[in-house]
Amino acid sequence: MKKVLITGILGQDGANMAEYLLSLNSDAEIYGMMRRSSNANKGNIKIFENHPSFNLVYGDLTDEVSLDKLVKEIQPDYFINFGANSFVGCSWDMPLQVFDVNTLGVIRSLEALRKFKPDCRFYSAGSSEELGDVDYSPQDIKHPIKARSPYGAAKAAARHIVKVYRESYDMFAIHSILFNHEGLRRGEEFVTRKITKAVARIKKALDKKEKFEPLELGNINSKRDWSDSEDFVKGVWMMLNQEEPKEYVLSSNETHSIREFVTLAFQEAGIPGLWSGSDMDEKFRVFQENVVLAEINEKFYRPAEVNLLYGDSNPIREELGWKPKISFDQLVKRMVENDISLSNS
Ligand code: NDP
Ligand code: GDR
Repeated sequence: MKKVLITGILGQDGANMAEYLLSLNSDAEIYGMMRRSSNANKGNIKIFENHPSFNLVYGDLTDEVSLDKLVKEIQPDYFINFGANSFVGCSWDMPLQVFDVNTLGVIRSLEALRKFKPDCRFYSAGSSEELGDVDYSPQDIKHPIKARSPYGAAKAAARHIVKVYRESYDMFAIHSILFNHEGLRRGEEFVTRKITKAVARIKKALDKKEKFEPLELGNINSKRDWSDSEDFVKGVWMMLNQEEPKEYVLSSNETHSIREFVTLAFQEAGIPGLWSGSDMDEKFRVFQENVVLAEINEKFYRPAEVNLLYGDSNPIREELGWKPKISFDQLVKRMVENDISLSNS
């Protein structure tokens, strides 16, 4: 029986990974690590929390005692580290906490494995945010690290330390570059979910002919390479099960602006609109009507922005046969439909 320890289980990727592994009907035993909080949101794991092969365990990436104890007791065959402070926007407000969780947390995990289960396969989620003000497009695994946020810098440091442990202790340890990935379990502060939640709220108000507040956004010109997390967890599992610990990029190989996401999301909800105006005065209005659906608020701008992310995941497609199933349009559609149905329930 294979044992899989997943950190960040209450988050998007941790829950998607656990659900995927449980769906394989293998004899794997899944251990999902959550940190203690006074009011934990278990919404993402609701549908499999009571599965006989799923175990919820306490631990914290800032607490090496908890990681040592889990690794020593569980003796995992795979350790998948999806736990992190994952919100780039707040990383300027708490850079030390971000490094503690996202970098030192990786070292603590690697140390626990080195001491108590050195043959365990380790995966830690790296980020396209490490690439920052990019030199070229599309970006591949060889792209230089040029982080523009404390979050990106913390992930970049984690990337180096994973390499050091892999090479120094002959561990199967990888930290691959993941471009943005979203979906039905996405946190509400990330721009895609913020948009689709607002679309659902505004649609409901328009249908009932009620007043509503427009969606407020920061920089709508930045471009991201968006995929669905459900496709990515399969790619991560493939990477963990290859012969050698090789690192790959996961991406859709497309790039779209926030502005495009907004336009498509409202269109999916049957509310076609148009952007007009410029800079801070730019607004998204209902087509041929003066009804403002979205506008700019300076407070959502970041101290430094990553303007363009556009990945090249051809190597993992060619070498491991990974292929995303959900396109950009399908991703927007399923997120909008999900939020509309949640707002009506
Ligand atoms: P989420 O924010 O949805 O999930 C992160 C999880 O980490 C949460 O469940 C959170 O717990 C947990 N966590 C936070 N701090 C700690 C801690 N100190 N100890 C243990 N757990 C902690 O992120 P995603 O699922 O979207 O991302 C998964 C990983 O992939 C992260 O490392 C992220 O940085 C990385 N990544 C994500 C990308 C994306 O587009 N989604 C792209 C590139 C990389 P709680 O629920 O209690 O808050
Ligand atoms: P990102 O995702 O920073 O790429 O990090 P996010 O959705 O937060 O931002 C994407 C882009 O949208 C712009 N933006 C806004 N962002 C938010 N959150 N809220 C707004 O109102 C808003 N308006 C405009 C941002 O400036 C940015 O350009 C995600 C996370 O999942 C990381 O953990 C992961 O490592 C990277 O993706 C790859």
